[in-house]
Amino acid sequence: MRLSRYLLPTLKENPAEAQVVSHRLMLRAGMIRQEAAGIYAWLPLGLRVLRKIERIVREEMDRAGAIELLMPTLQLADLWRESGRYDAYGAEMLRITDRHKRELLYGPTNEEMVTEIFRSYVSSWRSLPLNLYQVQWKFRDEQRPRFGLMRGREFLMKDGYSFDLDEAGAQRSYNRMFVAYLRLFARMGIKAIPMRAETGPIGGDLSHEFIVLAQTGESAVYCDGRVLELPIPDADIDYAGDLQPVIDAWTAPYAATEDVHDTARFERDVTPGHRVHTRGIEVGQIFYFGTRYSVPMKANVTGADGMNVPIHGGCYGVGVSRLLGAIIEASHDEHGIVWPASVTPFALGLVNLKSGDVRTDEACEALYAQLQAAGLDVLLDDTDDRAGAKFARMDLIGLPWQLIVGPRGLDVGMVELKQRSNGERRELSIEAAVQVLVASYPNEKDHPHE
Ligand code: 5CA
Repeated sequence: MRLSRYLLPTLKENPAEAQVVSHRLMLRAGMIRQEAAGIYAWLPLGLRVLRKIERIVREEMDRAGAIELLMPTLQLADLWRESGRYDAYGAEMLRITDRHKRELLYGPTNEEMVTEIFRSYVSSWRSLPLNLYQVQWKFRDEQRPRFGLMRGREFLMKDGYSFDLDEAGAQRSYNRMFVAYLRLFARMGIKAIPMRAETGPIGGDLSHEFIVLAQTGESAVYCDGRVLELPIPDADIDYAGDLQPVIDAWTAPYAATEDVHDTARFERDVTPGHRVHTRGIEVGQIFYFGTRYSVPMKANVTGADGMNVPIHGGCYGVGVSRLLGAIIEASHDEHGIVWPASVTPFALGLVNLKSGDVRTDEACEALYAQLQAAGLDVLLDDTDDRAGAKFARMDLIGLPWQLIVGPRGLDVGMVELKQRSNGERRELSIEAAVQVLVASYPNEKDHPHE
């Protein structure tokens, strides 16, 4: 992408309305724009990161055996009357009436609709287990939308739903999602700790929230610090096998949100040196709710014994848009964002220090073509801005690498390669710089950008 042809409205000043660093940086880096309280437009740079996050979520869900579908954002009120949640949900639900005076709502979550789809097509234990997920916009008319994407009113969620014949099967489905969540957050470069949690309006009796520790988080959390050192399961983990040992290892150290915190247990089980009491950002939550929806909505299957029984369900949410905020909270410095390579909007910024100078332009064009041919997404700064402004902008938007090309270096056949995470700058030959860049993105060839 040529910056001169792009839309990247960066801001020099800190916007007054943003209270947390991730919100400030997203506005300053020209990633999002507020259109109404808690409702944002995705500018091109922000959308690229959102798509990268979605891709990781999809890959890990698919690997764990979940199947993607897509449900509408608008739902009939009558569907929610079946589960009894239409009135119970309260003011957070955005209720809409169409021209035929039909009552609709903008979905805050989808248990009812996915249960309705399931019961329409599945009637035998042979079709189970089944896990259906989508990545779809949700609306919750939050009392206090704040911190940008962290607590929006319209936000993007991955929501998945499992269907099993009995509680033991549902526990296995829950375990598969637990492991998939460990992997997908780790791939985004963040540490999300599974913590025991309340089930709230979703209902049910077993739940974990996946929490990224951060002072600016909305939830108070308590955990044994050693949970941060546990190994993430490999990509080739056998999802059909017994995952209970992994779950046991991850749930053995104390980790709980404020709502279910047990001070006596915390003090008994965690030695003082390992006690962590801080705040955190909830980037995902998983629930086992048994027959909470299948009984009122009559989602039954016939078991191997011929008996007709309500299915046991669970649901699994990831805050896809919230993750942008969480990743930035965990990865930034005084100059701006520091994107982990897996979610960066571009692989590198190619900085032309003297746009208009024939030789520098030619060298940049050649590099631009060569790096793109190698599968890397390049943002070429071909604007007329001063060098200082170009550097500051690149630091602000946080691409992992900056490849800086100027006439003086070219005199001796050299370019400069800067690594954003540690600020390290190296003078390299053009070939050596290309090699470093290509080697740092080993998977790009398999995953051409959308
Ligand atoms: N039905 C279940 C999961 S399928 C559910 O709705 N779970 S939830 O309420 O916990 O939401 C799932 C995830 O969405 C949360 O973990 C959080 O990361 C994200 N989320 C929830 N509310 C908001 C919001 N107002 N703004 C941004 N993200 C949100």
